[in-house]
Amino acid sequence: MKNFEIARAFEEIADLLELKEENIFRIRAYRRAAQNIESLAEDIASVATRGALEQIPGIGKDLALKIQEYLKTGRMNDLEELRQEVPKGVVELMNLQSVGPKTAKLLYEKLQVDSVEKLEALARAGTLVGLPGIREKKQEDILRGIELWKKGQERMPLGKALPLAKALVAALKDLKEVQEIEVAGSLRRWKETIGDIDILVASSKPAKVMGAFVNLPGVQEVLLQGETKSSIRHVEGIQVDLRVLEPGAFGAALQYFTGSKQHNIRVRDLASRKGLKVSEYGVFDEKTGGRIAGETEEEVYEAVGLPFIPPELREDTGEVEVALEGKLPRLIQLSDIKGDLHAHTNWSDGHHPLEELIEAAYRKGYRYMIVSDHSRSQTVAGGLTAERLLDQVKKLRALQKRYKHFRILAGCECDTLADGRMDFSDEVLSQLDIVLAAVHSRFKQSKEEMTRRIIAALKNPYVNILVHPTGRLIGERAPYEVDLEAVFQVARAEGKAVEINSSPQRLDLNDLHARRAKEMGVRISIDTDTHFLDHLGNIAFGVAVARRAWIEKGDVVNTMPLQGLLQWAHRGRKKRA
Ligand code: DGT
Ligand code: CA
Ligand code: CA
Repeated sequence: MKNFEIARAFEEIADLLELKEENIFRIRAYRRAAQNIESLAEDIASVATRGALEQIPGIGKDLALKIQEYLKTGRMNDLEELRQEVPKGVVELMNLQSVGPKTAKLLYEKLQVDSVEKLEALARAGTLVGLPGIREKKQEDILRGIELWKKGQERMPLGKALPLAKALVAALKDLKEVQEIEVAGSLRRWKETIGDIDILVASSKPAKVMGAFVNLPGVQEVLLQGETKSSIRHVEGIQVDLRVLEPGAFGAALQYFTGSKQHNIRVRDLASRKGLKVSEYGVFDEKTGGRIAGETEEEVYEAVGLPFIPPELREDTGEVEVALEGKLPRLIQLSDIKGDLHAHTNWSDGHHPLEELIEAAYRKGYRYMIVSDHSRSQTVAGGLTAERLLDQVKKLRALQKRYKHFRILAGCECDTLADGRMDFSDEVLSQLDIVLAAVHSRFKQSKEEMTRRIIAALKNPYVNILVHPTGRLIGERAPYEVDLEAVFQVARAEGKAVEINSSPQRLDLNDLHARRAKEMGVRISIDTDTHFLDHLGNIAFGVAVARRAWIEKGDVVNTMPLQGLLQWAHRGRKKRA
């Protein structure tokens, strides 16, 4: 599949245009196209053959031609020309937090900085200070950005690794030699970043499977090709390990290679107390050497005296103890989600008309769907004025007439201003069904200021959900400083929810924070922050974070039926009105 390559080419064009300070809408169009191509389930070549490229959201005539050019020739002329103009390393600089196109250009022109390494050396030596617009503080920010970037390079975000792993599995699973195939490792546990991808296959003809694996498209280098294990380096920048096992031991192997290592150590301890030995080949009686389990994971856990422990919990953070007491949480499931409470339309920075968003949510089987565009202060994201917002509410109410047993919720992702006031008056907010509070500016406030600001928002009687509570972007932007304990306390006291934002770039709250929120009795909302219709599917990432956080259905507001949800949302309003 050329999907990834083409998406990457469009991303690169967008980066290069950004360096040249070209039209922002053109740049966004490329990024949008890249995202949509990346999340496409179908091979883009077959979309092209069907003549349906322009049906991909964000792909017009011009981009469709570029895709065809790439499919035919393996290159894009426009991209090649842009590459001539700017060195590759300069583009890379823009991936750093606090280095935008202006700074990257400046650094290149004044100091010939064309790599992150060079920039790091200069920043460490203090040489950046004195360039136009660069003071001590900015230099420190750049160094911090470099640290964050380095960490991001080592591990791949889940949102990128998962579709890649799925594509690899899809390419192997139809081989007649493959009896079973599963993804294991950190990916099966849904960790937010992935060190390498682990794939397991059950087969009695390992050599054939290995041969197919090392010859998959996208293999950059074969690191190891053996009888039972092979490893490759993928062009996307991650190692992939494939292990082939005999079918009778597949469950034991799946248990072993799902990890985590710490969890496995605990399982082995329990086993040895029973005179058993656990390995990737099965559970064995230490005395007789006879195998007593191995075909399924359930069987392995049962043999050592445990109920099945879901992969998301296998981190040795208490799950083994709780399992022994028979008190494992009944984790929330994807099918428990009854609607999405955070989504954008093209009224602000979303891509689709609101009618299409609503129809897509309805078809997904949801019982309700919010429209929550940005508020007026978010000018870069096309934030709505109060007037436009109320106009939108009217349109939603009219659109509602087309749907039965499905509710369109009027909402807003309302900015929390620097001093803690909301971007809209209570009077405007009172027209909405659900109000989200967000921080989108002044990220660098002190911890005290930021905490006060967010608490003030939570105390507004019309605010229901604090969205992306820490503002982090994985590998790109560190969370802002905020006292989450204090925030959670107020959220609990006020009966407000905090969000697990399912966007793979955010996953905010993360698993640890979400677990803490749950422990403190704070309600959770799991939402997608959809900007493109495809993003509705990201809800799986949010549910996975929730599961890693030990969260159950009853903790999550958008598992409630509509009436319950609205009662919860409007309780605070009546009390104070
Ligand atoms: P990653 O790749 O860093 O995101 O994390 P994992 O958990 O996927 O780790 P990885 O790929 O090194 O190994 C996959 C699983 O295999 C790991 O979760 C547990 C198991 N495993 C690997 N090496 C050992 C080991 O030396 N002892 C035990 N008990 N298990 C191991
Ligand atoms: Ca791994
Ligand atoms: Ca591995």
